[in-house]
Amino acid sequence: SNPTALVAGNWKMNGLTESLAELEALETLVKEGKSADCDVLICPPFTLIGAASVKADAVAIGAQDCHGAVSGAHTGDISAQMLKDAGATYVIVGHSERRADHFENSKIVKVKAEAALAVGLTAIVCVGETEAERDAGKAVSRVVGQVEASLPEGATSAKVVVAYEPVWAIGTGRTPTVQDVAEMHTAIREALIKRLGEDGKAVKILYGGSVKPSNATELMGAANVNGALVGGASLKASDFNGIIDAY
Ligand code: G2H
Repeated sequence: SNPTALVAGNWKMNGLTESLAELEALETLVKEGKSADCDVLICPPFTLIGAASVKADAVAIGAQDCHGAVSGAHTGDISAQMLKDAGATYVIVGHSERRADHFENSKIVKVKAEAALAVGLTAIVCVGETEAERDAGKAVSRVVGQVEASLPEGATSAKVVVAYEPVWAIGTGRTPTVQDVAEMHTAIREALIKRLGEDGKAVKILYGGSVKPSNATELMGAANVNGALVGGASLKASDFNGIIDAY
């Protein structure tokens, strides 16, 4: 049977205290929703995790990154333990914006995911090819390589989610075809089964990159797609709920 779907909102560097009103509106929509046959997660900026966790009960709260160390002299960084302490249950690691802006490679991402697992957070491990890699016919090998190198030791379907986000589809309004998404997700599934055996079948694989209400049903219907990681369209409760409605 398919894993329970997860629709996750990544607010990125957006959101002030007033944005908690959107979270409250989303809570109401999710509670009222008849079709919300999926788990719902919001990953606000660090500054809002504590307050969001207090407010949310129908929606899980996560973070967008963590450091690989437990604590120590890492000015400006946040540990997985701190996120858990603030009320987070998930953390995104290896988002392509982190990989690009902060030079995080799969080795670093793996250590971050292991730090998350060590304190009981579920790690959402992001992978995705660039446009040049896709044009060169290397998308699948690149992404499968990232999955293999980024997956933490001790990964299980309960502790790890994989998010496939083609870099060229992030915030651009462009998305791959449903066939391309299915092909990639099936390749990721095979890599997960190779690594985790039978349990690899139960790992959620999210699609991310310009997901919106108008394309969600089609994208979420592709083979081995178990939910969405949503950026721009997660900032407004009504838009995000339109994506949740795909389930
Ligand atoms: C991809 C996605 C969320 P957007 O980064 O992680 O963003 O939906 O804005 O393309």
